[in-house]
Amino acid sequence: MQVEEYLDKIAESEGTVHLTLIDPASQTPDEAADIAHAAALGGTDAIMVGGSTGAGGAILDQTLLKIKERTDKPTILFPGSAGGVSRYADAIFFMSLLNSRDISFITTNQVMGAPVVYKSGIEPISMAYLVVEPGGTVGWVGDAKLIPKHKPELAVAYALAGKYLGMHYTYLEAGSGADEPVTAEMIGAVKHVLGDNKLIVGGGIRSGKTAKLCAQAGADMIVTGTVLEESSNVTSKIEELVTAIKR
Ligand code: 1GP
Repeated sequence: MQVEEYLDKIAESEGTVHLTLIDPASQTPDEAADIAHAAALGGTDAIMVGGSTGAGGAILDQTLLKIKERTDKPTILFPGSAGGVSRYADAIFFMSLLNSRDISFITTNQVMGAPVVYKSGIEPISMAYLVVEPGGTVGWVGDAKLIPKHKPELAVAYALAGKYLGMHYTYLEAGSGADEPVTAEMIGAVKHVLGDNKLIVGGGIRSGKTAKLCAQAGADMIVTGTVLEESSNVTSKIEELVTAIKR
């Protein structure tokens, strides 16, 4: 089964999908593999690998190879640029930062990376990537014209544009390490117009309670990264998150 089909089936039959984000720049490949293994034991559905800075090349390849030694969960690239492509992943979020002011994050990196994706045979999953206040590092690196936190109608407009351009997934990103995720009001408004298209929410989710609020508001998938880097017991933290979002 392809990764997109796998994720969609979970979203439709089990409730909200949990995605574990690992930034290859934040630890050694062996430590990344430990996190992925512990996350799989806790019930995560897939492992996203990527980051805004220093997450490409040999460290990315080694991180993926080590993760794949320790878990059968699908690995999905979450690239910060064309340098974030690796043939060792199962799939890639082939994404465009629609609210960037810099064309390189909207189309140029995609053009440079597309032939690499084609040759490697990894599965592209098309995604509109929208960065909302406060936006964190990705907001700065991606030169995003941040969507104001309390303007869900602007997020809706971008999400509709992505949907009409043919993107299957929409990602509402508050920025890694944000104090709190995007609002439930924004999640609900965006999901309402997306219909069957899938909505991913990430940035600032640290507890089962917060994850549940995002899921109940309409998130089809949630992403957590920082809380796992900070956690002394990744498996139990994932169990807390997964229990809160599954039916
Ligand atoms: C970042 O949305 C992801 O791109 C995850 O954010 O690190 O805050 O979990 P956190």
